Amino acid sequence: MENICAIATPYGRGAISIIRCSGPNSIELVNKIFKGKDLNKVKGNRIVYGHIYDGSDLIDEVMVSVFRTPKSYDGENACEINCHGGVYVTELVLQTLLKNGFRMAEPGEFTKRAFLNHKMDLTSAESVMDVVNAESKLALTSSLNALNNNLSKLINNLRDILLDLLAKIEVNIDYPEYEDSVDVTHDYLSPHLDLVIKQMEDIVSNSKISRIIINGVKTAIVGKPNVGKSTLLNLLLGENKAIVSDIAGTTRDIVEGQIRLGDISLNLLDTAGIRDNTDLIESIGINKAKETIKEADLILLVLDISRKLEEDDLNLIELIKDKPHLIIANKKDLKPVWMRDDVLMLSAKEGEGLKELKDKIYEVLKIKDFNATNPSLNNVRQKQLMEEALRSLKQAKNSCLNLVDISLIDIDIKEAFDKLGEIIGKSYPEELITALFTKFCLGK
Ligand SMILES: Nc1nc2c(ncn2[C@@H]2O[C@H](COP(=O)(O)OP(=O)(O)OP(=O)(O)O)[C@@H](O)[C@H]2O)c(=O)[nH]1
Ligand SMILES: [Mg+2]
Repeated sequence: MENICAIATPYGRGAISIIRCSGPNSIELVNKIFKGKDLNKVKGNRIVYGHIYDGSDLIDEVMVSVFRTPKSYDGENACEINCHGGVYVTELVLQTLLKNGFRMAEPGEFTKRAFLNHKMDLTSAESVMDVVNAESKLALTSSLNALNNNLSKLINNLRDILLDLLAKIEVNIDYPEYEDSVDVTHDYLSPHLDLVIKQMEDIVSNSKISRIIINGVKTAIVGKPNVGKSTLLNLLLGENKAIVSDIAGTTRDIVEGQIRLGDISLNLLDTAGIRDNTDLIESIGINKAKETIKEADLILLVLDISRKLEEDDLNLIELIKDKPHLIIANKKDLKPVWMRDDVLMLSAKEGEGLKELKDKIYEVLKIKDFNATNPSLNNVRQKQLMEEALRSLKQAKNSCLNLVDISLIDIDIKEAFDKLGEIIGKSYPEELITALFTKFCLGK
C-alpha cells in the first residue's frame, strides 16, 4: 500500500488548510519533515504542534493530527497537517511531502481505501459526496442516513432472507433424504418473496423523492409560443434572464436557472414554444423542448388564459399527463376566455399567484410525505441494480404462481441476491469501484 497525500480543504485562501496523508509509513514520513514532538511516539487521535521543514528551510508552523490504524478515516495510519491557509504555503507543504515519499492521492482514493478496509460499505462511501454537496437540511439528513448504513442494513436483512431460502432449496435438491429440512414448496416460497418484494418497492418509492431532494428538481417550463414561459422563468428567478417579447418563437434554445424553494432546489429550464413550425432553428428548439419534457422531474405547462385554447395546448396537456406536472393559466390580469378546473391561475407579468404556485410545486412533488430517515437509493447505479433485483424477484414470484420447477425459481432468487449485494459492494467488479471513487473531490 502506497503512502498518499492530498489537500483536503478547498483551493484558495483561508484560515487553515488541511493536507491529508495516509499509508502504512505516513506517520514516519511526515515525521522526517516535522520538527516538534517525535510523531512516531505520539498516540493515535492526538494533535501536536510543530514546524514543517524542507531540508533546512522552514516551510510553515503547523498542527499535525495523528491517527493510527484502524482508527482513522480510511483505516490506514494517517496524519492531517493543519497549516496556514494560503495557496502558496499549502502548495509548498504538499510539494515537500511529495519529495519525501508520498504520491498524490487520486480523487476519492481515501474513501476507496476506507471501503477496501471495510470502514464503510459502498452505499456509505457513495453518500460521502452527497453529504458534502447537500444544500438543504432534508438532503443532508438523507445523505447522513446513507452514510450511517441504514440502506445497507436493510439490504443485508433482505439478503439474509433470500440466502435462507436459497440454502433451504439447495438442501432440498442436494440432500432429498435429509429429513429435518423444510420442504420448500411454492406455497412456502410465495409469502417470503412477497415480503422482500414489498420492502424493495418501499425503498424504490422513497428514493424517487430523495433523488430530487439531493440532486435538485429538473423543472421544464413548456407551452405554446408567447404564453409567457420566459416571463415565468424570470419571475421565479427574480431577474431578467430570458428574453421576453410578444413575438411568438422568441426563445430558441433552452435557458436555465436555479432557485431554492425551502428544502428543494429547482433547476429551471425555459424551453422554446412548441408548435408546428417550418423554421429550422425554431424546430430544433422545439425538439429540444420535447426531449426536456421526457427527462424532467416536474413540468410546468403554461397556457394563455386570454386566448382560446388550441390543439397545440390540448396535445401538450395529453403529452405531460403521466408526469408530475402543474398546468398554469397565465395572464390572469387579462380577460379570461376559457376556464378549467385543473389549472392554477397566475400572472407571470404582475407576479400574482406566485406563492400559490410555489406551494403547489411542493404538493405535486410530495415533499412533505418524504421521510429522510427511511432508506433510499441516492444514485442511478443503486437504482438500476435495485430495479434489476426487483425484476428477478417478481419473476420468481410469478414462477411460483405458475408452479414452475423450484430449481428454476432458485436461479431468479440467486440473481436478485447478487444484485442486492452489488448495491452495497459485495461481489463488485474492480473497474466499477475505481470509476465510482474517481468522482470524489481530492482529499476525500
Ligand atoms: N398581460 C400579461 N402579459 C404577459 C404575461 N406573461 C407574459 N406576458 C407577455 O406575453 C408575451 C410573451 O411572453 P414570453 O415570456 O416571451 O413568452 P414565451 O412563452 O416565452 O414565448 P416564446 O419564447 O416565444 O415561446 C410578452 O409580451 C409578455 O410580456 C402576463 O401574465 N400577463
Ligand atoms: Mg420564451
